[in-house]
Amino acid sequence: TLNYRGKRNKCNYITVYCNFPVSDKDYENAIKYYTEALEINPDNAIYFGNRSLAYLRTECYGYALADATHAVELDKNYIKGYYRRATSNMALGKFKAALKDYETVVKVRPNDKDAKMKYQECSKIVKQKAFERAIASDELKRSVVDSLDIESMTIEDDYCGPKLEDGKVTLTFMKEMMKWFKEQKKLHRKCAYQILVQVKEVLAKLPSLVEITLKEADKITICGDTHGQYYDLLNIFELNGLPSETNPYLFNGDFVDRGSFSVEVILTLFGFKLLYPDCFHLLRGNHETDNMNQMYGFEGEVKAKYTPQMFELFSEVFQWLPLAQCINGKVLVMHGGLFSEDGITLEDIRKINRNRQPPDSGPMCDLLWSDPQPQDGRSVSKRGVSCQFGPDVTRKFLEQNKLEYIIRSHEVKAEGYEVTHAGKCITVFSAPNYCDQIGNKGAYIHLRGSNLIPEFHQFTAVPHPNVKPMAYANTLMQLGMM
Ligand SMILES: [Mn+2]
Repeated sequence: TLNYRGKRNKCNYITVYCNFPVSDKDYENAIKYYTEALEINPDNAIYFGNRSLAYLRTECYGYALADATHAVELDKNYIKGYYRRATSNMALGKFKAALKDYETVVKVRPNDKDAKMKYQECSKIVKQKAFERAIASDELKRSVVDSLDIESMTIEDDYCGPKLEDGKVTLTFMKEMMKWFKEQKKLHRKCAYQILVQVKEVLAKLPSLVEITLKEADKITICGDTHGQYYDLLNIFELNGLPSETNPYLFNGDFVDRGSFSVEVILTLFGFKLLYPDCFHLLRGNHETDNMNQMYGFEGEVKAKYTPQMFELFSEVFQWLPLAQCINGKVLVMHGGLFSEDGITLEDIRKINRNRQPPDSGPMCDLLWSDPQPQDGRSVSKRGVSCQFGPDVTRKFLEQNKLEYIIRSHEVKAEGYEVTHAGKCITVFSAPNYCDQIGNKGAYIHLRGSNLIPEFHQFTAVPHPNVKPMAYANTLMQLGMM
């Protein structure tokens, strides 16, 4: 039986609770109770190790790293501590640091097969990264587009799925493709390449800061993270109508990874971008990057459904996704949030040279990675990348740039959206029941040209075929492997 009273029992209760978390709330509670337990017993490596796991599960990799480090400092023989520090570093793309910890574990436990497997897996990634760097410095990387001969790709006679019409995406094609995907069928690789090559050209012409004007009677729908949840994306179109010239959309990044229908989500979104280039908008998220795709499933999914070469082309296309969008000069939308330093202007965003993997710091990194916090000022990010910014930071930024408020995504919210910073910072998230386990609602926002007042619409998850989230992720990141 569980007794919540008494200090020792409280900790026992936490241990039980932590083994069977089913929702985001459980992890939050686990973090809360371990924090209390650590106040009473600050030298307990296991509490730090367990809180680190709860942080890992809630994507707070910066905090997870700090706790795991603390745990191994307290107890050099605490193996789980090394594992968790390694997982945190993997999640942060710090593969060399992760390898060091796996190395330690293998040394201590030479007969542990699981440890050996993890060490080898991580070692493979480190070598691969070193190889990529060596090539990159040798010569400017050539585009995959130059090595493709799409014209000569043949579509086999037994393929009865959708095809572009005279090489163009049409509404009929889009409807057929969405239905085809819904039945879990694969778009012909020729068609996928046609979409990718064309959308790269369209995106490359856009500025890093896209500016649009809504007329009095116009309305736009803004969606947050979709993360490979294709069936929930179809549900958004069901509830809110298909994209069109009179039904414009803005999808605010993190289209891929985690959900195992990322290929279907991204090809659908790219298809609509081609069909309505001026009325269908896409912004880059922190998951439209190589490091994230390698760990969280998209790279594995593209390789499983198509080829490594196609993943390379996806990577090239992602680098051209714009970083922010300004609506009527009043509302600024970006995936992560505001900046680690004061004084950044819209002009600074316009000038960002975005055709690259995001750097570890600076405005481009912040736009993709930062999060708001309730207290004034800035603090170290719970994620270990970029920063957290307070209401005063938001207020100053808006004043300086003559804006009214910002809309960002990037964080799961129980209600699908959250209004903070006295209404100046809005979060929208559109992946309901995130990863099949958080139990959150999804939401999208309507903005009308007449008043720019956000209207929130919530929705719940719909069933999807039995392919679990993270099915294509790196084995080191899969749940239960941490
Ligand atoms: Mn994100």
